[in-house]
Amino acid sequence: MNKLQKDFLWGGAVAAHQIEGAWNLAGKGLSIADVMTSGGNGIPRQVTKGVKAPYYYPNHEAIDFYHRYPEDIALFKELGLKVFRTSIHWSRIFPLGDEEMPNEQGLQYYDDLFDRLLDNGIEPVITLSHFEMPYHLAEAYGGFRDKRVIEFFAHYAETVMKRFKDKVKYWMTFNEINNQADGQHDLHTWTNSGILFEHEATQSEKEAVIYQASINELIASARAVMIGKSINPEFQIGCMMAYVPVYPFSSKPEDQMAALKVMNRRFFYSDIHVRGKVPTYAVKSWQQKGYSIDLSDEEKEVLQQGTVDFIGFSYYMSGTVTTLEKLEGQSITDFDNSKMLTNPYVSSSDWGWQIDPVGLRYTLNIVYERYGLPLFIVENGFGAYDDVHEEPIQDQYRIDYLAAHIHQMKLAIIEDGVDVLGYTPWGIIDIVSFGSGEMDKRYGMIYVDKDNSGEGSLKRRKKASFNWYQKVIATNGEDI
Ligand code: P53
Repeated sequence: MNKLQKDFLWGGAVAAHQIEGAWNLAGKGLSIADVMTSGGNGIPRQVTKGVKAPYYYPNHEAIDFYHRYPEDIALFKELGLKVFRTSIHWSRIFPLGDEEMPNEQGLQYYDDLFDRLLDNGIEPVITLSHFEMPYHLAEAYGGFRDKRVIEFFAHYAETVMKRFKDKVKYWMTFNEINNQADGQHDLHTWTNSGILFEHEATQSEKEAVIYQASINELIASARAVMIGKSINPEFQIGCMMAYVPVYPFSSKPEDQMAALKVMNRRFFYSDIHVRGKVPTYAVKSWQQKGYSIDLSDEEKEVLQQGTVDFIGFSYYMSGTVTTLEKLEGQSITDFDNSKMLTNPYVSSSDWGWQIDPVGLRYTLNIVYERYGLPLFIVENGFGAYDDVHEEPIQDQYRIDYLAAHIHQMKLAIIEDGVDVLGYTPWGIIDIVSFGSGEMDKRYGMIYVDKDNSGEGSLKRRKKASFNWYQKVIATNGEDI
């Protein structure tokens, strides 16, 4: 075989809060995404206590996909997408998060959306929670600090999996569940487990909280897998990881150990999702640091029972770690308790993300070797400033980025034998950036006329990458 399999899942990916808008319509409750202000390139977003008058909240309208999806799905069909990855906005279904009864209007919206996709030959791939926890659960319970939130999530998962059991086959539980491992969160940034660090003063206090919340979230994920399988045994339920391979800066053995450590911090999550138990390196480190993590025997059993069918992951960039304190001509920054520096062998985007297509092939190999499960690249993309003056918009840099990554993915599949289900580039249509809240950090192959301050007609326009990706899909990845 020197070609991709015929049923390779070419698609596009987004998340509900970054596209839908309609933040307070049809019974939807506030979510943690609705209280995030806009930041900028290098300027962090802020989290406010509820929605406050002078602030601009870019997710409130986003790109108004809520009302415009028929037009957008027509474009996705023209592109030839086989799958479309989005999320269900949890607070559309349970406005507060702890109710017994779901909001029927929210369920109806996703019924209509999924029908429209399926009628156009596009299969929905659904994330249950993509940084969209109901705000009330974060505010009143402290998110996944509180074990009661496990049950609220399980009830939500059961509700939507029952409702959409004949419309959705591919599910993922928590988006980038491991992106909270880095301990870089501050007062102004939610973790994906719905936590703000308002009381923890030290790094180790934060770390202990993050590990407990992560364990609770992993239990919630395992519960969702078990519930899903009992609703429809045909479901394919995956985890969703952010994989950022971290290389040792030199061949110094200590650099290699530093890379192993920083990688394990992130692998911790998929190790549990896939193997159903807490890895020894984590148990040991908790003991040494004196963290007491609450995990009962019954919960351990749930982790064992609720292991995933596949691994969905995002891939944008790689990182490099060193044990050196200083290096001529390099700024060394602290990240993940490690010393990170700029890899001299790769280039960077305008937001400083290091572009490394070979790192994708490397990641596919090490993850497949570690777990032996099918992999699904559910995010990969290039955030860039677009120049809108030509028709179609010329975004060759985005084509170059995506083509180089698809090429490396093909090598991993064809030469290395890695099992990859599909590829859904991130932000198939321009969306609100998660990290910065900007519109101008654009990922789309479809342009949306809206700027960082919220001005614009919301009109859609094709970019050159649209025509390019259409051809990639039509040739099943032969012509990139
Ligand atoms: P934005 C950091 C590193 C890698 C992926 O990110 C990340 C982040 C968070 O900023 O998040 C994922 O919009 C996430 C998406 C997000 C996308 O990457 O900051 O799953 O929601 O939009 C791109 O450029």
